[in-house]
Amino acid sequence: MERTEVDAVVVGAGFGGLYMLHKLRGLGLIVRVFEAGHDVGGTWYWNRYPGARCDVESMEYSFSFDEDLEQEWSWTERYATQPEILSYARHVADRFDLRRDISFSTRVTSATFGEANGTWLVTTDKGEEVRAQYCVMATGCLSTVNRPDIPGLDGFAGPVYQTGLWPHEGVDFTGKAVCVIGTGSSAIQSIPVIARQAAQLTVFQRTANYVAPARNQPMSEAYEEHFKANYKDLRRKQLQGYFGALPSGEPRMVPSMSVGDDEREAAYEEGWERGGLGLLGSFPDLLFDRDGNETLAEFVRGKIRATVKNPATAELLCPDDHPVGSKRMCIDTGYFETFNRDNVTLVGLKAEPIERISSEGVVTAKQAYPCDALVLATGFDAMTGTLAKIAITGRGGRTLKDEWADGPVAYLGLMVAGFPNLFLVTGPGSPSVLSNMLVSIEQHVDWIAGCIEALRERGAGVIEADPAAQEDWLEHGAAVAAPTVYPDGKSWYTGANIAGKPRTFMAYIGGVPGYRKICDAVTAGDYAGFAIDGAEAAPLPDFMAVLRTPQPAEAAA
Ligand code: N01
Repeated sequence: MERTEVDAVVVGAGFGGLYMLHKLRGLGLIVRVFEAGHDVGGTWYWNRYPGARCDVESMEYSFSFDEDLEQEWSWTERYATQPEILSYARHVADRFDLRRDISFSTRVTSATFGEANGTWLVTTDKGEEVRAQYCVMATGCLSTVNRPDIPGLDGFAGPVYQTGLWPHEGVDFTGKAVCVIGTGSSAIQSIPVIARQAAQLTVFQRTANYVAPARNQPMSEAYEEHFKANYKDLRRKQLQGYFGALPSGEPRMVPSMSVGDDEREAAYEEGWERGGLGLLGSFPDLLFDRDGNETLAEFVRGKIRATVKNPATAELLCPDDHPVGSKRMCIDTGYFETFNRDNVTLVGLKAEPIERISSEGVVTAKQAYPCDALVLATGFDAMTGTLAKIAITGRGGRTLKDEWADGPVAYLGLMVAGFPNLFLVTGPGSPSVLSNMLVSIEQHVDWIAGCIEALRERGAGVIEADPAAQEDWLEHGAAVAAPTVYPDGKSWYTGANIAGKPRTFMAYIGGVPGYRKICDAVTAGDYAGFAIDGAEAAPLPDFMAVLRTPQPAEAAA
């Protein structure tokens, strides 16, 4: 029989939930995990759209916590496909015997903190009630899809597919007329694949995106061997990378506008040829210096114009209303080339907005586009959407939804004041989506497990974020984000993609190494900014000063 009294409940069995379960078991805790899907994998379980793959290199997008796991798993391509990443998640679950503590096809509906006994009561849509001392939300950052509010959508006669909820049996578009709405990462990966299959494809673009080539390729034996022989060192270097990834090539460590046009162009050309998101790291200031950023923007536009044969289509595909990186940069395999195909049409929604969906297709201000199938590549209610669907109630009957009414707040992105013993894995206010997610997941899970272990060692029952510390963290995050280009884009990073969602920059942009230093300083300062069993929280470190302190390795270099 399933246990209804446990030490910890973990919500979600993606990479965060799997590793959390493994770590807490290692501490001797009894754990129950609830997962809405029928299997493990989280985002990689749901996002099965054609062409789905990771845009972090596969050798880096993997767990580092177990050397045998590192050595025994082999990736077949530079960027792993969704099925391969899902197989990896399944392998992790089996290898560490995790499934026996996971209840699949079970959605957590509420979590309520009991002030009298200091425990969480968690309920599910299966009618279960489980009590736990700790509750960990490993619910993912991009796990609630954004179904656009377009009039008539429910009356479309054909099938409507959402990239983030793709049918498990796959979809055959052969001979069909297909309309795709959206041109973010998911669309950019799926459009070339759908175009090869469909009879006719019409793409509806609201905002053009900056896209760099992935240059995906089969994994070479030598590359894999090099990684496996040097994993320890490479993982250490990963943690020194701003985004928790190894630098690609040899980035020039000078400001972008301090070099001549030819040298700058050469740097971008090298990044373009190497492929991947590293293009954005060609110079260290591209996310800060708007003039420098514009030179990269123009470089990408030049590549689009050189690739797309129809000049009007090329212009439409050229982003011109936001800096590079302020919306998530995308990487592709043949995206722009796809618009040279006879069976592909691009519709710019700025000139002809969608008015409605009829039973036959998409109707814009200018004309009707009939189709047999509709694909919504319209993204997610990011960072907060999934937590908002769970009725989470903390001290004094305060709900998380109300606490976050003006935008999410969480001290270090790990805990919310007023919600004791409730932990967030890669929550708002942490590097999360601005980093290699596996690196950030491992850090948060290790921190949460270390915190629980410390509480147990000192015989303490309850830890909670101090409201003043949370406020300071919010201010620090805003101060770090202000000089960057990030707030300039109308993106899901800021909640701008969801009508009525408060606009705040939801991730921490101080970089992975700086954020880790701050977390380490907080831990070393006796969990500074956290109140333990009602005692006053230890004083905060100066976040900005810690952020700017060189790491020992940097200092020695
Ligand atoms: O979603 P998005 P996504 N009418 O929000 C448009 C990660 N990811 O699923 O930009 C018309 O980026 C919207 O237009 P606009 C990655 O972090 C990773 O593609 O708001 N259009 C936009 O074009 C990524 O950033 C990987 O003007 C509408 C698109 O839909 C994140 O997931 C792969 C609309 C949504 O783009 C989300 O990517 C895939 C409407 N009503 C995803 N509503 C890899 O690792 C929205 N749009 C490779």
